[in-house]
Amino acid sequence: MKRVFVLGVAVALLALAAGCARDAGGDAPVVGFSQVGAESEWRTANTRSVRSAIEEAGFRLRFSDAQQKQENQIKALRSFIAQRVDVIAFSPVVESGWETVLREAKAAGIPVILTDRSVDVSDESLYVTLIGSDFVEEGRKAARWLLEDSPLRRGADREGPVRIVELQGTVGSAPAIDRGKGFREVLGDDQDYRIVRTQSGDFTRARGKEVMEAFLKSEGGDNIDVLFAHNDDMAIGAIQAIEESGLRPGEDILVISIDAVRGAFEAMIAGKLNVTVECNPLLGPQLVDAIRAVQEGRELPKRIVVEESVFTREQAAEVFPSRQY
Ligand code: GYE
Repeated sequence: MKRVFVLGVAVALLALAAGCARDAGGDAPVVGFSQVGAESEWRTANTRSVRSAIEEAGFRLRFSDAQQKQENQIKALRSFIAQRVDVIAFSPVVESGWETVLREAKAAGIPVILTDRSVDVSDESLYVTLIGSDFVEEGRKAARWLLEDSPLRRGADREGPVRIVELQGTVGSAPAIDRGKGFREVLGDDQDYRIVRTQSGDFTRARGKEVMEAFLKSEGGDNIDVLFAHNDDMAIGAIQAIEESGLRPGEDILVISIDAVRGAFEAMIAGKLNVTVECNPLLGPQLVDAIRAVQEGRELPKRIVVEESVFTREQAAEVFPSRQY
């Protein structure tokens, strides 16, 4: 009798446990996340943050890497729609060309949350919210450092205009468009600061190095005063190109970049990068909050901005140990 009772309790407990597990799985929202790729340190930190926040929240994640190609992202979104996921989140590689697929998601009743990068659509109801940085402001901060705080600031003793080369991010991407815009806005029509060359390095180290080599060749290293790179990875690639050409990055050519990843701190500590503007990739927790809000039918602002700062060579060693990415 006793044995039967114990067995009965055990079976009941097992059934309960199985039921709980099934419930957690069954009720937990399924999130389809389409990532841009793995082009930079920023991106890998962003992927880690999204994956771990979603896992910790107990949601089920369908993750897809687009390898920097819009067509892959569109395919991923269509497959999420076909699978009837509860929420779609994605970081759009470029700004334009999303209307059709976003309309398909809307027709299927699947809410879409944008992370990191924006889209250019006429109908704002095609997405719930955009969680990400103010890229125009990042570009402004980069230019403000040059004009106000750098060795080539306004009023500094020098001959002729300051000649700037620019390594842009992925063509057509929100950060490339907006960082370029913010930077130019602050330079204004000041003829003492001239962007003499601009080209995309696709946010990667390898392309950053190649394009910088081309700049050095066409302009001549002595005619370049400043490099503005739209991200740290391209700056790090370019730093190598500058060194290989026999010049000192950070001294002969000032180097300004954006992101503030660990590699940038190492380059600043080595004196080769002058300044990096912070762009925070740790968006996972805010994404989880937004998913919860959507699930509970709560209203969200159309734009959720991330607070960020600027770090110089002088601060690098002190700040480095506390960096999380
Ligand atoms: O700056 C760059 C990455 O979209 C903010 O993409 C992001 C940018 C980031 O590849 O490193």
